[in-house]
Amino acid sequence: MARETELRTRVTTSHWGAFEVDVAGERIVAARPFALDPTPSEIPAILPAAVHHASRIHRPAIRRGWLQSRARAGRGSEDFVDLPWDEALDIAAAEIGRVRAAHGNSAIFGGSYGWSSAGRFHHAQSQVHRFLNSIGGYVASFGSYSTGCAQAIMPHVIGVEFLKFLYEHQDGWHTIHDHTETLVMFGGINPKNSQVSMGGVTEHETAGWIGRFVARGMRCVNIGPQRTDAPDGCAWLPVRPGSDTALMLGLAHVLETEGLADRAFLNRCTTGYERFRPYLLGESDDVPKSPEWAAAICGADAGEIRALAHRMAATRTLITVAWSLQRGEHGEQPYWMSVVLAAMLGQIGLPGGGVGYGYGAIGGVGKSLIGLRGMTFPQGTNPVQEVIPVARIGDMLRNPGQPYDFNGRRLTYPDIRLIYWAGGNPFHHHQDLNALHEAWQRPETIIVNEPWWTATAKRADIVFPATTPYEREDIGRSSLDDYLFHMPRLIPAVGEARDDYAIFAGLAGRLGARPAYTEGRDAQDWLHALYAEFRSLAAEQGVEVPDYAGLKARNWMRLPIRAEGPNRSYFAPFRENREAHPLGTPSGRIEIFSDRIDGFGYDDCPGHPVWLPPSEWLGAATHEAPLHLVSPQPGDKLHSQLEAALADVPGARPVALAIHPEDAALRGIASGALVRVFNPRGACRARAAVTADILPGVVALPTGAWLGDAGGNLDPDGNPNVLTRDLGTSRLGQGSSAHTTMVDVAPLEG
Ligand SMILES: Nc1nc2c(c(=O)[nH]1)N[C@H]1C(S)=C(S)[C@@H](COP(=O)(O)OP(=O)(O)OC[C@H]3O[C@@H](n4cnc5c(=O)[nH]c(N)nc54)[C@H](O)[C@@H]3O)O[C@H]1N2
Ligand SMILES: Nc1nc2c(c(=O)[nH]1)N[C@H]1C(S)=C(S)[C@@H](COP(=O)(O)OP(=O)(O)OC[C@H]3O[C@@H](n4cnc5c(=O)[nH]c(N)nc54)[C@H](O)[C@@H]3O)O[C@H]1N2
Ligand SMILES: [Mo]
Repeated sequence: MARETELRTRVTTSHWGAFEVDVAGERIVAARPFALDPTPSEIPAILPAAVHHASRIHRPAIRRGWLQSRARAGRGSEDFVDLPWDEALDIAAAEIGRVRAAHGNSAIFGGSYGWSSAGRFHHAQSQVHRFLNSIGGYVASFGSYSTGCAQAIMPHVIGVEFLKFLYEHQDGWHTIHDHTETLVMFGGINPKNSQVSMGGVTEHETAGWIGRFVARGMRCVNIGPQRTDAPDGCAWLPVRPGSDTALMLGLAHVLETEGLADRAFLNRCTTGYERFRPYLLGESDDVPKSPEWAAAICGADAGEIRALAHRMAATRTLITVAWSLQRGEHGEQPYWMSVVLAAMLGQIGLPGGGVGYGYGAIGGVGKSLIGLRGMTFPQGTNPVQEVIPVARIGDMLRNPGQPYDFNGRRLTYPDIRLIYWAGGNPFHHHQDLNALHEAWQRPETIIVNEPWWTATAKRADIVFPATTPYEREDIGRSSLDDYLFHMPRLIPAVGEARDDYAIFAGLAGRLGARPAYTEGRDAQDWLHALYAEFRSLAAEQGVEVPDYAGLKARNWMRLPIRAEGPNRSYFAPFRENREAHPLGTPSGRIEIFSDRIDGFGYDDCPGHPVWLPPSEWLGAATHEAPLHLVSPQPGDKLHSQLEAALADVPGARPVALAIHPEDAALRGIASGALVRVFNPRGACRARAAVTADILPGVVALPTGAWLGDAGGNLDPDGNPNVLTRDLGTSRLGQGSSAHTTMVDVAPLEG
């Protein structure tokens, strides 16, 4: 008995970083910050309540109507029948086999986007992809909701894969600290978002660095709709959402017309400026992109725009762009235009100058580390060719067999009969959830692995209960971090939950693919094999780590992989010798005009950056939808994770909606009042947080609330995706355009 209640304390890690966990018997009883983290995340505090929450899925479950007659009707409203594991796995395997035989593997959608949990082996997305590959493949997805649009446009402009540029070649914090004089942050740099990183950063540094920049006298300017997108000490230039390209053009116009553009750099390192210039000056369309023109669009003062341009030209300036700017209609344009603006300043390739992306989006961007390889669970190869841009899932389900454009190619949406989702919550993350709910009724079968009864699990036909990381052993390591973790199994599986690996091994066995999926290994074998590979690759780079047993005994260790001194940027060798180090673009230079993009013939993404008004923005406000809604990431959690327990905290739901005092007064809304946020696509509840830190005309409602059962009539907890638009950024990027949304707000009676 004494053993059962004995308190054990271990460290584990997560996407929000490392933390200490107390375990008593079979329960997690407390979670505390990791001692070496200077600014730890508060997210873990809710963990004990979440892991043991009543919303955990305890047994395999099959929706009643589907079980009885394969009925599609009832997804999201009908109850489930609990079944023993063997029976549920038999049924699921038979159904996967039926679809595969009748329609082929290209009728199975396994894009299965989502962050799931940290841990190198028990990574749900890798597991589901490997499983589906082992049985003949699946329709996959390209890119992420985070950066899908940037991933499409940026290789055309700077000739390198976007994420490679971002994680390996941007200036690090040290370089910025030592050299940058003006930091121009489109969309801010917010330590709130830097809490989180894929696999977790252990020492959260972003807030500390911005503090040092400010203390050193660096001018840091946050450009965007919310003052709170950057820490105190940064200046705020409020601009309307979706208008950044116009502002960048206004800045560029000053540089061009006042002789401040770096001609030598433009001539030597870029192509196409002479084709862009007539547009900038208005020679091609009679609209000079002057500061006055930009001011009318973005809402900033023309004098301020001019002054900023002067300062940018006179000082070492780094332009940073948040990922949010490309999560909006025509999101390609501010990304492309930020490169053009930086090229005109001529500082690309100089330390602390040029342009960079997502410094505040996730933790670890800006850390300079020696890269270590290894510990990736192999996913196998996918014989199915069809890949959709990740955020086009609704269109895919609505338009089987229909053509669509993506990045220069004309593609056809596959006809999906079966969806398998593991480790994501599309009824949190996708736009226009009422429309997705409709589209979701089309496939014959939907299978979901989930620890909790999320809105997605409730809309499945077959649900398998998955363990959380605290119920299984794993290894924690992020390429943006300098720590290594053995993640211990802290508690037994909750209910009858199984690891995704065990679930897929069970299905693979029934489908004759067990050897391909498991290679004869159990989870322990895989952990040892992945770690052994990592250990030997690390040794090759001179980094010694203990063997598996040694790491397990230590629980965690710091890796000696911090790069000393300033890092060298992707552009530095190119700047020094363009001929010897050309970029990977067709011209070998930065492409201000892209013949390739021009050749696609897209009116929503022509051959050079342009200002294209979004279909919803403050410049086209209507009586029905006068306010611009931005839906940023939540500060108190990761997306929709741990939401069930957070929602139990008295007063925590519905989610707070930031609204300006003028907009609140106009509607008779007091701070703390319940409101209805609505537009023709849907409506949700929220709690008003009246603040002058947001631009008048803009409201902000973070993502992450679980979609209520009633769907979009009036979503109770405040999921903004009942309001957002499901439209690709353009035919080029086809990314999510979540931030392009107009709404109205009204007090909620009763
Ligand atoms: N309006 C609006 N919408 C947005 C955004 C926005 O800015 N505005 N941002 C978008 C972005 S950038 C992103 S990344 C997405 C995020 O969207 P998602 O990644 O889908 O969100 P999560 O809540 O992290 O979903 C992960 C799910 O995996 C489950 N899970 C955790 N561990 C495991 C496991 O081991 N096994 C299994 N099977 N499941 C597990 C969790 O319970 C959770 O339900 O949202 C997007 N949606
Ligand atoms: N705590 C926490 N941190 C997270 C996450 C989380 O769920 N929780 N999710 C992580 C993930 S998956 C991602 S992809 C990143 C996302 O990182 P980002 O994309 O950078 O973050 P967002 O929160 O979507 O937006 C940041 C801010 O951009 C502003 N903004 C919106 N539209 C515009 C615009 O058109 N112009 C300008 N100038 N500003 C605009 C909004 O005011 C918003 O607060 O965050 C990561 N960090
Ligand atoms: Mo993301």
